[in-house]
Amino acid sequence: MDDQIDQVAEMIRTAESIVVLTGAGISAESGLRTFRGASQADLPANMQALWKEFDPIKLATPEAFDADPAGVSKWYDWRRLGCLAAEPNPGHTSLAEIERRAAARSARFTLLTQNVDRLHQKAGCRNVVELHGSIIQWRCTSCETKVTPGLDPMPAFPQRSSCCPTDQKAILRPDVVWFGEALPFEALRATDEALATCDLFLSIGTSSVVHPAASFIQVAAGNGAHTVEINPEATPISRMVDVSLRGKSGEVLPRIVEALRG
Ligand code: BJW
Repeated sequence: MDDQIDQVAEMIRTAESIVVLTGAGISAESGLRTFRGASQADLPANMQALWKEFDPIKLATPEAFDADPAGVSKWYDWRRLGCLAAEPNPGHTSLAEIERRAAARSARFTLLTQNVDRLHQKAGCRNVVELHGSIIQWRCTSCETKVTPGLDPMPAFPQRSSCCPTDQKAILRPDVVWFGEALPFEALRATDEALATCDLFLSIGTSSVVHPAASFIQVAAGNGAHTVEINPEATPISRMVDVSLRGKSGEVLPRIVEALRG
């Protein structure tokens, strides 16, 4: 793996426009559960991938929220509190350092994340595009006003929107993207722009099965970008990337940063 680490460090050192796509795996070492992935013998049942314990159809679709706004809100508030309590791990902080180093030599760096936990921003990353929204922020189902609930559990499920007191149907929903919903327009615009110029694409901690994010690598590769994957498991893109680093991002990324420093 040492040679591959050096190879990726050299790609980062010479790239003019770096795009990083992250998924739930990069936050696993911060104690946040992934959605999918192999069972991990060293973890208890309540720390295994979320979709092993919960049904995404009953939680992560607009239809599920319409059918059970109380249950879905409660589940998302439980996860919101977990994200608020989590801290960035060495994978997050390494990406923030890679961004700083790119900025210092006027190279472009765009971090596209499918994560809703805001840990990249907490680690100091600046140019972050939230493809699937944020669980830290909620929005009114009537007027779309965004609110940031506090550190305590929300007082009611569902929570009525204070911005629309006369609208009986106005409630808060997490500002995330559920299956069947379009990704935020501005996030897609920023993604298109970054992919068009990118000469290095790193896919980190994502199972690469959820679209449209799963197809970004093909766009980047089609434009001639070098491609790298960091993941302890094989994914549908593992065989197409230029370099596949099979390991945890919290261990592999600090080694890449070490190589950049040296
Ligand atoms: C580690 C690690 C360590 C572990 N270090 N790694 C084309 C083909 C087929 C289907 C579709 C298609 N286009 C669209 C669809 C439908 C659908 C889709 O993709 N379905 C597939 C599942 C089949 N897509 C959508 O519906 C999207 N919307 C859309 O396309 O809209 C079109 C539209 C246009 C106009 C009008 C209307 C509609 C929306 C997708 C939204 C996804 N939402 C979720 C929930 C967000 C809220 C929440 O948090 O609850 O997003 S689902 C969930 O999956 C979440 C994640 O962001 C997303 C991706 O998961 P991710 O990040 O890859 O995590 P995991 O768990 O899957 O993988 C973790 C990885 O980490 C594993 O590989 C591990 O090995 C690894 N790992 N430890 C590094 N330490």
